[in-house]
Amino acid sequence: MNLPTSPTPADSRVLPAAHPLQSGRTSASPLVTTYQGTRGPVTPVWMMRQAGRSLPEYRALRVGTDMLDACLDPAMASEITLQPVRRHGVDAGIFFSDIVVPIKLAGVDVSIVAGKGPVLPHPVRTADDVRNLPTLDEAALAPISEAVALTVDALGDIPLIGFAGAPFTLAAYLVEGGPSKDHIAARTMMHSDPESWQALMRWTATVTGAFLRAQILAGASAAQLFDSWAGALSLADYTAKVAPASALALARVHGLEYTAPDAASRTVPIVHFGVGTGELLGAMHDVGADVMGVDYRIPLDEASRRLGGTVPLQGNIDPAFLAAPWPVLEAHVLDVLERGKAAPAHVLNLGHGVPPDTDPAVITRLVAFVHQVAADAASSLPAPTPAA
Ligand code: 1CP
Repeated sequence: MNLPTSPTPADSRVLPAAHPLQSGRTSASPLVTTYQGTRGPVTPVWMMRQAGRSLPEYRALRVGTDMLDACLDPAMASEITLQPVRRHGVDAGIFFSDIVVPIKLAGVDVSIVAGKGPVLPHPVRTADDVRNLPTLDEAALAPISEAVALTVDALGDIPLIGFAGAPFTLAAYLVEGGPSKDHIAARTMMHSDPESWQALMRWTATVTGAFLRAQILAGASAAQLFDSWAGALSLADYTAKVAPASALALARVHGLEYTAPDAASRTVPIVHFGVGTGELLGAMHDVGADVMGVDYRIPLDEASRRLGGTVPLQGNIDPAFLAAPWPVLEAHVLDVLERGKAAPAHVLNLGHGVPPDTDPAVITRLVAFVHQVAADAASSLPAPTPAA
């Protein structure tokens, strides 16, 4: 596959002066400095899928509102994003939306069915289906920019993470027509009709790159690309048939500059995450990521080794432990923190999303525990030698 990876020429490379990274509101936050590779006194923590299903205040707010309508209502999306930050004291908000939102805004018929996930009544299966995909008018992203701006105002010095689905994971839904186990139809198209596959990858990269860029320009301080289902691919297929499209999507947000508090010029940190992608870590890093999210299937010290020991990591508590007795969870968290020391810097997270039936009190306790471990470690350091 031969896709350009350079940004659109019209794209500005410098963040606006009022952006929280540029104005200094979030550039010294534990999350951002850790993503930039500096290990601070605190291990920052947030949870994938922290917003939403596990929170009673989310379920109450959503009564009578369709999932995608909630995503496109700026006040509601903003409020849902803030709920876990208030309740749990996490170090970041993750924007409440869904990976299929830009597809919907492009005009594709997609809905989110409760308890199931994204469903498309007209799957994209043929060359004509791919050719007929509508063009995204970036003006349609206005509700997203508005929701992000509202959220960032309310968050103050706590950073907001923007996110998008990677081209392969989006294609898995477009071609299958809904959630699937092995993404067979998508992988069949990849091999049987490479031209349509490439066109589909280009289309998904374009819509999802625009979605991510809109969130960053409206005030998000980091970007996370979810290639949740890339673990279904061999390294060879990922590298040849998927990675160039992920690089194309990330090119829209890559190299967006701000001036850090130490006067250095830095760029908006980009995190890349997939499930079961232990074999793909290096290739996924190479598409333009600064930080790698690791699922729970390989320990962080091994992930760091595979990445040459130079890449900040995010992860990787096994969500199954959230329902285990506290001492079992606590021991697992300490193990994850210890193994995370193999990387240059570490943001604590789960190895996948918060399960819907998780007791929210466990998440709150876990966040406090991680912060406390850091505080205890700092207070047990030897006192500085007084100046002679
Ligand atoms: O009715 C509901 O409450 C729907 C449940 C739900 C929620 C709360 C869905 C349907 N999406 C979301 C929000 C969402 N989706 C967020 C923001 C909330 C947060 O993280 O705190 C994010 C980041 C996503 C991203 C997303 N959607 C991914 C990538 C992350 C991952 O979990 O791997 C994927 C694969 C989706 C598709 C999707 N949307 C919804 C579901 C249940 C699914 C997965 C379906 C499947 O198993 O294939």
